[in-house]
Amino acid sequence: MLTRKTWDIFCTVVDNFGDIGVTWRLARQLANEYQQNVRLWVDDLASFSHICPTINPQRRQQQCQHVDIRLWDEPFKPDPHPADIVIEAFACTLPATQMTQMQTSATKPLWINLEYLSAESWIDDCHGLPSQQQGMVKYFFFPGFSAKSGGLICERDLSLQRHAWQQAPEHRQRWFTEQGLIPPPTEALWVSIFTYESPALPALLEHWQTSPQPMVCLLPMGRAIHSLPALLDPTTVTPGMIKQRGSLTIYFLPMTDQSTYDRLLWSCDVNLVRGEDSFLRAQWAARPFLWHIYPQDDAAHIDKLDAFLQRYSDALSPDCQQALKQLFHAYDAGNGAEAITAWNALVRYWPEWRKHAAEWPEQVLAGGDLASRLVIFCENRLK
Ligand code: TRH
Repeated sequence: MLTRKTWDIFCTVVDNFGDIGVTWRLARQLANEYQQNVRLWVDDLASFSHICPTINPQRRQQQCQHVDIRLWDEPFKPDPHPADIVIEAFACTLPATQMTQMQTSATKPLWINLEYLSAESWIDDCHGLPSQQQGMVKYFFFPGFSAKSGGLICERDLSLQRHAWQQAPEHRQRWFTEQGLIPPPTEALWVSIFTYESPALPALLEHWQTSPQPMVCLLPMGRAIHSLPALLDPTTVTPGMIKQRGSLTIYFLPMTDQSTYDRLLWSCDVNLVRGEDSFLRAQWAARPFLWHIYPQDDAAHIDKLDAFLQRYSDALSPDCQQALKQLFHAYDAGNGAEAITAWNALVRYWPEWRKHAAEWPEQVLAGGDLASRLVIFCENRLK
């Protein structure tokens, strides 16, 4: 077990909430499950406060859930006490003054770049590799789905909590009353939607209006709402609004903190998610989900999407597998007609899809979660 070390985790908020979402989770886990001393340096506290409302964006330094949160701005003044371990998240460039402190410190910190999550197999060969940079060694830590990768972020007691939540159906109703919202009818199929803009979304919503089963769509405030101009003016949407069309009722929700969002995912029958962190949380909800992958200019995201689909759908029957791949690709490409065809096909495989989703988290976490692998990685190099 790693003795108590000090950690500096650096995060720049590129856009959206994924970068801070992942680093905040990791920082909390290291502090609370491994009793590590963690400082989290963030360059945008206002974005941070969207997913952690107890953060005060005006305060340069504050404690939150046993993590020391610091504003990272320029000119940057490193903490006078250099940390044992320095993590730069997603290749954010460390401040020059921080680099100088690391280079001149008597005991050089363990310097790690935490990469973006990928299911591609090439990461297995790169995970953990050292590289000489500016007179120091930097290690590359690759989160991933395989035993050889850096693993996936998942808190120790998450599956127990999720199980307890899903065992008691009254929880999903209570989630709404606790937010001051009207709970949707429980007999409907609940779908949460937190994706980027996609023309496939209005197509699916229109299709669900004629569904034989009542459908409930739960949309936290965010980019997906901009896909629905034909349905409503996005600028007029407020949390708590409800729209009904045929069999479909849409509930617009506030953004909440991460653990409240987790509980929304646990409450739904299907979750439409995106990026990196909500993508993983939907998997930990152990329910069917659709992933809207973060688009990259050179379409590099398509290889990432295929790599994930290959791993995820491997154990499914060929027809179910094909429909699942078609749905993810159609949503990504914004192809409404294809998304509807794939959805209709998948509905026929509902029990298989649901069973697979329930079994997947255990399978993929069998080799240990990311924090446990990271702690062992550091322990081995700090000996
Ligand atoms: O916000 P994202 O689109 O983030 C993306 C990706 O991480 C991508 O890889 C990265 O390059 C890009 O950002 C810059 O999607 P993601 O990763 O799902 O992050 C959303 C975070 O918001 C996640 O931590 C969950 C959190 N969240 C809440 O805390 N409360 C909420 O109500 C909702 C809807 C989300």
